[in-house]
Amino acid sequence: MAFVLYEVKDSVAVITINRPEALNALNSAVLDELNAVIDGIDVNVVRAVVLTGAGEKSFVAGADIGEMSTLTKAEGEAFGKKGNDVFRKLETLPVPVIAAVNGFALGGGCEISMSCDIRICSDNAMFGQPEVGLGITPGFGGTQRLARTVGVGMAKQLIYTARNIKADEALRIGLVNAVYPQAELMDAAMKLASQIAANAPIAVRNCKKAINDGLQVNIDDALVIEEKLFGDCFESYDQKEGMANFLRKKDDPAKVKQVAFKNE
Ligand code: CO8
Repeated sequence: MAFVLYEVKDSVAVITINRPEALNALNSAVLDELNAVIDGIDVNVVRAVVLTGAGEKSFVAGADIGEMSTLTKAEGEAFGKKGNDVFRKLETLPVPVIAAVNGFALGGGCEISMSCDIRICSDNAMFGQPEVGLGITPGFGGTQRLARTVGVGMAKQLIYTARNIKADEALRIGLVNAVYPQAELMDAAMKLASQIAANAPIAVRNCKKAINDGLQVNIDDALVIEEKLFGDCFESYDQKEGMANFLRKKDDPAKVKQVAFKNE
């Protein structure tokens, strides 16, 4: 692939958007490749994904402004749908996705990071939704996910003013979970991914679905979603072995060890 790199190490996959000459801006070709890479993830092998951008300057500097500049209303809507479909696929992937934001995360870059489960960033990161300064709205989920991530008032302020924010402010408003020196970001992302990957995959997958699906409905329906996904874990090897491992310590504390979960 020309614009998206994909590698799997142990059970952690790394997706790198690789168009550094344009600060990893998302054109149609990048979106198509990203879509194909996400489709190709083997969730029986991969237990966590890290998404990042090539180079030291930018995660993703937005949708490609050159490509968008001549679109008609209908083409604009179609381009918005193209991005939304890919980002939604990432958001609903059955394994957690960590955005390792290594620089600019503007417009579509901020939006794709918000379709990931967890965002961490480097100290040179910059986030923002600059679209109204370009005469458009955030169109890859920003009007919806920013409000759900940092609250309605802060999302409206950031979107209406088109003001970019640095890493420390992103941390303060809860847009990212942690900030690292740039040289340490990928190690931190891989460590976090490995911690997730060591846990029971069916349980992690069901947690993601319960949180995501539950947030879209009222609390009574959300708790039913939780109950079903909780029940779904039982009778699995991972549930039986995970609990048996804990109970073995009653006989002999030395017997308790890290469970080798099997995803079954
Ligand atoms: N699109 C296309 N090319 C870009 C983009 C972009 N978003 N961002 C940077 N580039 C290109 C530049 O054109 C430049 O190319 P070249 O070397 O050929 O001139 C190269 O990347 C390097 O960029 P700069 O020289 O500008 O680098 P600077 O360090 O001076 O500035 C900035 C970095 C501040 C990030 C600056 O490049 C910038 O402001 N970029 C645009 C950021 C932006 O506004 N992003 C939001 C775009 S809109 C969007 O994402 C909407 C998403 C929803 C779409 C819905 C569709 C309907």
